[in-house]
Amino acid sequence: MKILMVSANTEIINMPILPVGLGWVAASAIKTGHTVHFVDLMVESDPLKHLGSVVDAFKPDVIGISIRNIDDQSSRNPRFLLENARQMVSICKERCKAPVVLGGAGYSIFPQSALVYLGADMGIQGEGETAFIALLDCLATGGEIRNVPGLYLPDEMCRTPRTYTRELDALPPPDPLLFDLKALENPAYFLPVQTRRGCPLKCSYCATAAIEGGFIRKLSIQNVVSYLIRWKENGANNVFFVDNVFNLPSGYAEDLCREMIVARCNLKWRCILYPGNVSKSMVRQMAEAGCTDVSLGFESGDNQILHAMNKRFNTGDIRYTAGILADHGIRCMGFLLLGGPGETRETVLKSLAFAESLNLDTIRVTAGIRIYPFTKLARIAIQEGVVSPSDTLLEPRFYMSSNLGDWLYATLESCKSAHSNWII
Ligand code: B12
Repeated sequence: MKILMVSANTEIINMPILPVGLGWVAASAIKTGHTVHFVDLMVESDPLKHLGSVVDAFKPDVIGISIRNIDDQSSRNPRFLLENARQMVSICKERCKAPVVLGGAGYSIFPQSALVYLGADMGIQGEGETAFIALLDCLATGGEIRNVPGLYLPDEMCRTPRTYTRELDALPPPDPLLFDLKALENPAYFLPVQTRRGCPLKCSYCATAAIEGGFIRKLSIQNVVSYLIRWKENGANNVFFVDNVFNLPSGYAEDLCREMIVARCNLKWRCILYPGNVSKSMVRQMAEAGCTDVSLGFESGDNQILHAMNKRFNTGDIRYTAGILADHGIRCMGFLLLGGPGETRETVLKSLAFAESLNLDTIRVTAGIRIYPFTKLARIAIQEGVVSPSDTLLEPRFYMSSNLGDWLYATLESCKSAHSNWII
């Protein structure tokens, strides 16, 4: 079949993104004999017009659209980001009869409500490699699509539970030539590389389980290194390890760094580090393997708030981790997430003072926590009447501890003027 695969993301908030996740799904479709036309709307000057002309020219049998972002997670001036995607779906539907199938990280958090909002025909929650191919099979042979794992239809709940690929090495990796490689010449771009899927940590506000599941699956280190070398040969010099937690399991992270050193990958890279259980030997290997920057999501400087967020580290661990990163010349951006359950003026001030005392390269502060379905935070928000149980939460809703809002925003304004390296 002729499959049009579209990455709908055109946002450059933070950095532009190469849609490698969609590339993994495309690689599986190509391997099973389908003809794929791959479109990254990020690199198009007029995305909607481009999409229309591709649909007209390619005449697809099925259209897969990747939905990465729902909103920008900003409680003060939230931007809802699905309007463009809704127009993309409608362009596809006006111009051809091909079923429009949604997938992607943002979509997976809201598989029913995003499907209805965007007006597509169906969607697949979670990783697409196996389920999308099963769906194409059904569509080609007239099989029952409701048996496809993780498939959602607009008017009924998912009938067959989603599945998780255990053997990630069995999946074909995307060919770099699928992408517009000129994009990588822009220093703002980082090649997203995912080495593991799933996160068991259960932070109170986090939606990762809906996207990737709660248990870790790993690519073999040998495959990751060959993949990195392949991309390096195609112009990727800057890598972003997009694993939710780079240092989980820590043995895997150390082995990966060691192999990158042995294979002389010679890449500059960054990752997201969990402040618990970070050792000097791991940070030494990271620096030697080319790590230049780390995002350290410690979120609070108060141990009780950390506990309420289900964090498995304390302020001592954060300080220790920040120290060894600095000792090894790795730049560190720390993250604070303020205003959650139990937050008071005292805990906010404590967190701000703590963040300042770490002397990090950058601090990014978020005030108000985006509420995602099926999280501990959502349960608390419902109990406290912050959101109604029937709210799909697709349109962004935020938790802000009572009586904190205006004072918190004002406090952060003054913090911002006092610290040029704080992003607020
Ligand atoms: C790493 C990361 C970042 C990095 C990205 C670095 C880079 N160069 O790529 C940084 C820190 C820069 C970042 C920024 C932002 N991010 Co971010 N990010 C992530 C994270 C942790 C991983 C994303 C990733 O690369 N996954 C790996 C790839 C390989 O997987 P994938 O793309 O999801 O694809 C798989 C499936 O989704 C599926 N699939 C994908 N497409 C399709 C299509 C079809 C048809 C099918 C069937 C399946 C399918 O199959 C793929 C293969 O398994 C996710 C959380 C998560 N666990 O997903 C958040 C996440 C995507 N980010 C999010 C947000 C909000 C943002 C920002 C808007 C935050 C901000 N205000 O700055 C920006 C937006 C950036 C942009 N320009 O678009 C949200 C999106 C939800 C929402 N509320 O909108 C997420 C889900 C985090 C969360 N809150 O839970 N992010």
